[in-house]
Amino acid sequence: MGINGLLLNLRSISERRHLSHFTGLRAGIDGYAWLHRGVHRASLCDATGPEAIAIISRYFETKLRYFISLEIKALIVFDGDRLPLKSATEARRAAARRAARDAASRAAAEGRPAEARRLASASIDVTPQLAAEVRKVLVSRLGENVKFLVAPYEADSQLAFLCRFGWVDFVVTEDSDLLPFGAKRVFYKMDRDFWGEEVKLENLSRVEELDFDGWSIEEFVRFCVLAGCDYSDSPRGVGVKRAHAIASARLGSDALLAELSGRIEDNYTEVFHAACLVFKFARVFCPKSGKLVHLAGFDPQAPPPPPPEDKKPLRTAKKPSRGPDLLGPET
Ligand code: D5M
Ligand code: MN
Repeated sequence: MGINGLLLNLRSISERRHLSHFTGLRAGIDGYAWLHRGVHRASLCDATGPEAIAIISRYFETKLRYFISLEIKALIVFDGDRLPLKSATEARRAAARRAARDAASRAAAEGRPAEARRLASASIDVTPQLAAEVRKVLVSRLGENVKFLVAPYEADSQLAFLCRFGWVDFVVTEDSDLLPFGAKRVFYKMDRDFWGEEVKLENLSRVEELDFDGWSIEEFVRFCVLAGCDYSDSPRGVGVKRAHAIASARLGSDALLAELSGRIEDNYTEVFHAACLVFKFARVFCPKSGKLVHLAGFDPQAPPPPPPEDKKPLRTAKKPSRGPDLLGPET
């Protein structure tokens, strides 16, 4: 779920905010973050039946009605196809869910029902089917007040794209990946009373815990990848501080990897480059052209998108058709 230890080291630029601080703005919301939270909050043991769908939809609706009351336009973005580079992370998550399910059975058999419930809800796989059901309910309950988009691949890169190029003003998520993807303004850890932490990418140079003054986004991405992310583990013995020290040398990728020789596995060079590439060039859906574009290839000088009222509704990108590659297939 993002970059190891990143948010902990950005406390000095995390500003405590109430959602009302964002009144009148446009929010891009990480749909899976709320799906996971909805499942855990309700301690659901199953997320497939009509009752579970009703509970999770209500969880979304309560929040969204408050967004609407503040005149915040909400666009919920769900994940689409899986990225090949994330398969190890997905496999780890699936193993953790299986372990939670086994532990839940043991806790139930040993007479610890509360623990069994908690573990059972941790074992739930949040699926695209659940996202689609929740979306259906929300459309019927909230109509045009809330918009939806299924990203071609990860919601993270899609949300960062929308935020970088002006379709949304801020992103609501729990995922620190949004920052190396370049999202300008992120609202983290929003609680049930709508308080959370705002992090602005432009404040990176003012971080006190680690010195990012004068860093380019590429250097920041290298640091994030070295610290360990969903696409690649950090090299052995490299934590956030060490990753920062290495990236601080401000070397290019090759020299930086040469510095690490002896400490890294044979395939780390390849994995490191691949992870940096995804952060820079992820495939995202452009609402203006209706096509897949690369995050970095998009032209920010192009005329700004029309105001939200005039915009065609955002829609799901066409299904990719060609074989897989690093960034996922192109349409
Ligand atoms: O995670 C996508 C979103 O879903 C992100 O906001 C975190 C959240 N998420 C993912 N897995 C979990 C679990 N197991 N518990 C709680 N929340 C979760 P991404 O890392 O982009 O795949
Ligand atoms: Mn992520």
